[in-house]
Amino acid sequence: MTMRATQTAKELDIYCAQLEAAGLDAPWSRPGPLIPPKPTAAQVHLWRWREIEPLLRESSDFLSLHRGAERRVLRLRNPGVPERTAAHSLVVALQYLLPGEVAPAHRHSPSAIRFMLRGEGAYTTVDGQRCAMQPGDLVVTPSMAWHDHGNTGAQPVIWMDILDWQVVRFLENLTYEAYPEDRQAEISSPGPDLFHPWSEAYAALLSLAEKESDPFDDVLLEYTDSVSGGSLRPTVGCYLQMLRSGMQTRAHSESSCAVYHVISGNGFTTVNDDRLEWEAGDFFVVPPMARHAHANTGSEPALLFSAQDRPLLKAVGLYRAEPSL
Ligand code: GTQ
Ligand code: FE2
Repeated sequence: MTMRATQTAKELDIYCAQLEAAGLDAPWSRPGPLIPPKPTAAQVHLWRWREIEPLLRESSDFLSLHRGAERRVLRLRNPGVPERTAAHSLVVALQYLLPGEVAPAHRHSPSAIRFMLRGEGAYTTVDGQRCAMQPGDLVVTPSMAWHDHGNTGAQPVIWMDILDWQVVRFLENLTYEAYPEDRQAEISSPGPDLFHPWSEAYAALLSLAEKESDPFDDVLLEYTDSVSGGSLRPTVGCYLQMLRSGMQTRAHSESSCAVYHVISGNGFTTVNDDRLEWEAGDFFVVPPMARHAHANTGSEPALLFSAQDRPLLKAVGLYRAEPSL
């Protein structure tokens, strides 16, 4: 704080009271830097499928979708994030539906992306377009699109939800509406624009693997929007990645944040000073600017799916990646 000798502390107090009454603030009247540093809330964290799965299956003992409940989900909760989400920018949940169940139609301003994990017979309807989801399939639900989900199979189904909800909330644009009538969203033909089948994504990954390898990610493929050719959402991008057997990538840090899901394989990811040993079904978070490198310790290629806020950071001119020395 810099004060001229003629001004006493009492005069400053009076001045600050006048500022407050006028709806103004003098940051120099308090100690500390002009732009105080903010520690990253999201922490490095690993969620194990062998812990998640039994708890998810047990959740149907507590919540019935026939009694007005909307979604049977368990959210990944990052210990550092007060909003109980996987990261400050990314909401990730596991959704569980029993045979014959329907999760009723609604719409909201946050966008969602579903990545199918387990079971046969799941569908999601997006603005009247019904998409059947097999494991590995991805479906985009854009902002304000009506959507419901169902399970026409004989076994429970599990998928991963990714939402940009925290970003929307920060921008004071959160809206939500239940479907006006007590019925499911109307069904028309499947929506190819929003549907990304596993067969196509995996084939594209294999063909990329023949052409190039990235020192930090081995083989990394971004899902692209079928219409714009850009990221799936302006706020969230999704990636499919292959680490070949014995691969140990170089470490780097990125200003974006990532939530990974292990589709198959065994390995570990070092994130700053943590070593996350992962296997199929596990999830982990790499916070912004955390130094990270991946290793495949198995004999088969490891496949990782990730959701990242990279497109948003790029859009606002904040994306950067730095190799670690
Ligand atoms: O399935 O529509 O995990 O609206 C959170 C909010 C899933 C959904 C979530 C949602 C949904
Ligand atoms: Fe929803």
